[in-house]
Amino acid sequence: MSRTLAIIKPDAVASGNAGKILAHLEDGGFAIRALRMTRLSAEQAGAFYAVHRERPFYGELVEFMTSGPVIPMVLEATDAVPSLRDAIGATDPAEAAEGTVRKLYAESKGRNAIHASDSDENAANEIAFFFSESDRITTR
Ligand code: 3AN
Repeated sequence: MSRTLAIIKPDAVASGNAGKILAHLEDGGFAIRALRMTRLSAEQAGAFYAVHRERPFYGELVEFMTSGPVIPMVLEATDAVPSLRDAIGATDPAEAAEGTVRKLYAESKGRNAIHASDSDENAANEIAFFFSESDRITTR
């Protein structure tokens, strides 16, 4: 078992799909080990997406991620990072496979419903960004 970080993004929270996405992930074999709702400041969103600072969509991305509440969570599964990337689908919902979260709930490449860590190293950093040690529930 390993862990990864997901964030239900402002578009999916605003459209009332957060519960459906959580159910979809749980049905897909992911266990929720930590979860909260928060609203990111521009500083926080900018720091979280710092690797994309040079990309043309960076400003738009930070603006979108601060436009409403988000729901970060720690998910546990076998091979959690690649398993969750498979479950969320391609960045562009038009290219996302059937049955993926983005195919079901994303509006566009920018407003794409969910974030998932893309490596074990980034997962550890992103989990630490949102949750302290005491927030992370262990069951064994
Ligand atoms: P992913 O979230 O699938 O790992 P990345 O890492 O390429 O995708 O991009 C990070 C985030 O930047 C995406 N989740 C998306 O919200 C946003 N993004 C990526 N490409 C675009 C784009 N062309 N226009 C607007 N936003 C984008």
